[in-house]
Amino acid sequence: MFLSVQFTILALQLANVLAVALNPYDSLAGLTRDEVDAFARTVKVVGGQPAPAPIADTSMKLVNDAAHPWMPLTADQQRGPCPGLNALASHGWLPRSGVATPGEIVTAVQNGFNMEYNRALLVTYAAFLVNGNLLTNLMSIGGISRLTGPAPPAPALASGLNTHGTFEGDASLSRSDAALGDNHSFNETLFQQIIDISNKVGGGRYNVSAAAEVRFQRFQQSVAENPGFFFSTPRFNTAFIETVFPIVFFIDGRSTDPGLDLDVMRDFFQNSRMPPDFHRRGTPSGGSDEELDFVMAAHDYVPGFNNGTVNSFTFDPNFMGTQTDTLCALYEKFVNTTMELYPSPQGDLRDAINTNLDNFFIPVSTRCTQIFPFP
Ligand code: HEM
Ligand SMILES: *[C@@H]1O[C@H](CO)[C@@H](O)[C@H](O)[C@H]1NC(C)=O
Ligand SMILES: *[C@@H]1O[C@H](CO)[C@@H](O)[C@H](O)[C@H]1NC(C)=O
Ligand SMILES: *[C@@H]1O[C@H](CO)[C@@H](O)[C@H](O)[C@H]1NC(C)=O
Ligand SMILES: *[C@@H]1O[C@H](CO)[C@@H](O)[C@H](O)[C@H]1NC(C)=O
Ligand SMILES: CC(=O)N[C@H]1CO[C@H](CO)[C@@H](O)[C@@H]1O
Repeated sequence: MFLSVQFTILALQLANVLAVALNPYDSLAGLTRDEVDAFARTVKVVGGQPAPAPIADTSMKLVNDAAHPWMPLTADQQRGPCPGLNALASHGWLPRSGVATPGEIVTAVQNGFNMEYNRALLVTYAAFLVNGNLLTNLMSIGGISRLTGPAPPAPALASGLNTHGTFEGDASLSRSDAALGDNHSFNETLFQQIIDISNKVGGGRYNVSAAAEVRFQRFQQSVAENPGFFFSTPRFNTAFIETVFPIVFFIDGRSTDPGLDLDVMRDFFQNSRMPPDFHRRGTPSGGSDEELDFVMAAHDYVPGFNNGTVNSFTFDPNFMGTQTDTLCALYEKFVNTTMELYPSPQGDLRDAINTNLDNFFIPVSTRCTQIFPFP
């Protein structure tokens, strides 16, 4: 007994030394053979993998079940700016560490929330290309993590979804702009705004009327407070759909109520927790066009940014890039960012990028022309 406790403490201390030594930006040079071997056993260079097939059963079902209980975070686990992925990790639909492969994310958002397959591919591979580790095929849903393994050389990021400016952006519902505060943790002040608006226009629930007003208020705040506020492609696209995700995915599949209970919403947003007995929706959805249209039409919006001073919001004439379709512009933007992060990739890295670019193209293939930056 005594011996085994001693041994555990020693093992923990060793694990700690290893954790400190292996920041993903460090090279492995200088480590002992044992340390390098230990690290290599935990993260492998696997490169790009084919996208998983769609799930077969898309019926309504219990997802906060005995096999997926909520568990509190332990010290080495992390969560990030996305309440959906956070909840999936805290219920074990994704690895509880918060580090996952893109394939695991695609499958988990379908299993846990019945997100439609093509939407799952689009969002996941967009994020993975710019925030994931393309060599080890792992991404943190939060901040930089040694669990994703040694990163490709800069300017590649591989630093997880908390990374500002590539996917994560300004004017989020419940998270601060990166320039103004913590860009990925739940913010009580901002959540109180959601409550106030939902009480005023949603009858005490977060319905599309509330979503529309919260979206507008957060937009106005960023214009007035954030000199570098950026609200063009891709943020112009993601910022709207994220406001309807809670209505589409966090309302129990058995409910016919068009608004989300605010305590349930808080538990998802603050604690990464599904309500007891939570059932996913009964039909796959990408984020409901009707509700999205309502939010976008409720106020006048143009894609644009502040020019370095507050209240200088100006239209971005380049928001469509070389495209004429907004979805294809979004696609082009993420391909462009990938090119900026990987100016001249070679070998395994180049293959991995190309495989993931192919996966990213699948959901837009009926509308857009594929771009091949690394032929
Ligand atoms: C398919 C893979 C997904 C990825 C890679 C992803 C990633 C992200 C990221 C990076 C953000 C931060 C954007 C920002 O506000 O700056 C975000 C926000 C958000 N995501 Fe996800 N997400 C995914 C799926 C989902 C799902 C399935 C749900 C709902 C069940 C969801 C709900 C939300 C919501 C509500 C926000 C807005 C949070 C806020 O503004 O405070 N996401 N997501
Ligand atoms: C939370 O949001 C408020 C309002 O924007 C801001 O003043 C505050 O600094 C934020 N807190 C953190 C920790 O970012
Ligand atoms: C949201 O809820 C409020 C209060 O019940 C209601 O007046 C409003 O019409 C709802 N919004 C929509 C678009 O249905
Ligand atoms: C930014 O916009 C403001 C107001 O539109 C303008 O007064 C200012 O000169 C602009 N600054 C720069 C750096 O372009
Ligand atoms: C992508 O990059 C190309 C070439 O630099 C540029 O012309 C285009 O406007 C960019 N597209 C977007 C959406 O930013
Ligand atoms: C790039 C950026 O601004 N990211 C920030 C997100 O918030 C965390 C926590 O405050 C900062 O450490 C990051 O620098």
